[in-house]
Amino acid sequence: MVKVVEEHPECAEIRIKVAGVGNAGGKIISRIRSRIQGLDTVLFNTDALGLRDCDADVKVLIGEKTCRGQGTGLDPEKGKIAASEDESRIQEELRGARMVMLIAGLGGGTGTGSSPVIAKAAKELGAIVIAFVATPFKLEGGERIERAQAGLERIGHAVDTYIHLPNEKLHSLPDESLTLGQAFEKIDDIIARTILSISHLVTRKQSAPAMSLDVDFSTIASMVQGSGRGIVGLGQGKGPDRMETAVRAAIEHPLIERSDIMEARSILISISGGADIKLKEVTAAMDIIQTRIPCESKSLCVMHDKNLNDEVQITILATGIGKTKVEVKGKPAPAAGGGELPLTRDVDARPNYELPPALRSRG
Ligand SMILES: Nc1nc2c(ncn2[C@@H]2O[C@H](COP(=O)(O)OP(=O)(O)OP(=O)(O)O)[C@@H](O)[C@H]2O)c(=O)[nH]1
Ligand SMILES: [Mg+2]
Repeated sequence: MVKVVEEHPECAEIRIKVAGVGNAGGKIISRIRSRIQGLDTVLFNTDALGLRDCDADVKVLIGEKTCRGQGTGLDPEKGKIAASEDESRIQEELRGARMVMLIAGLGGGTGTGSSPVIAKAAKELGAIVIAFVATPFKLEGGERIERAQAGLERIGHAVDTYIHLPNEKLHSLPDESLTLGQAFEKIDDIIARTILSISHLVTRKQSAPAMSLDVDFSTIASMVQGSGRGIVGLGQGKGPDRMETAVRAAIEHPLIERSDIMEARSILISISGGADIKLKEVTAAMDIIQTRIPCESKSLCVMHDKNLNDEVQITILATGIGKTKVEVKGKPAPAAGGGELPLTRDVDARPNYELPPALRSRG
């Protein structure tokens, strides 16, 4: 007889920690903290004043010997040394997390230099690491942009999946009256909603999804492990065509390139709305996605959110952009029940098992 017991390892809490690095990482976490309640937040910075002005569960001043609490002076090498100096402290704060979400702005010294070291420290602990990295506006100058570009490459090698959020793209938002703060909120929104979609699914902290078609920690793990570049599209809709509006807005999100999403190897579609979401609407949304994003592996999750009246929100996380075969680097996170996840997987060979027949790819 199969006994489902509360204390089965599968029911044990899967912890996600959200780590902000440098000033931008700290500011973003401070702003989204109320939205990601229940997840542990930790900040790492070389700048004591920057830490003082931000909110998180834990704040860690790194590299005191190298930076004396005054920042790196735009030197990524110092950021790297600072994080290496305090690697054991960093690991102490990240221990126990099955997934670490890193947030940083690139182009300065701390976010750029410390993030790859922090990512490596998290991976050594067996965590899956997803990074959200913002890069500078053109107006911030060529040197910053070059530093950010070099940092992006290093982070790309150190994490499982990275989501690049170019600040410069905020210029392409249709609303020209946006203040800088409001523009930054658009990026905060992408980060918060992606973290929430993943955490709802894997930690089940808030509630079980209304419809999650076999999407669990292993599904998310295989989507993001060693997947390189990822992108996120957000959309929302109200009224009779709300789902269609939301899904089109997510795919055509101004902060992403359409050609990029076409290259995705896996996508996670997360739909939130009131209890009135209809199966027909979900099917219509999946049909649009099916024709617009021709990737093999699609996972869907529908969440009920009592705060959404008549409105639906869609978050699409696309991973493995431009990848054919995914190589999983570093130590894999232990799978629930003690098993290990495979070290390599052929994405193309994966079955479309997450979807019920009605929603599977046609043709
Ligand atoms: N999206 C977003 N980007 C930001 C924000 N604040 C700063 N940035 C970007 O992040 C880049 C890095 O800046 P900081 O985070 O201040 O730099 P740091 O990592 O603290 O590095 P140092 O101070 O040089 O040690 C900047 O060039 C900005 O483009 C923010 O609130 N949101
Ligand atoms: Mg700083």
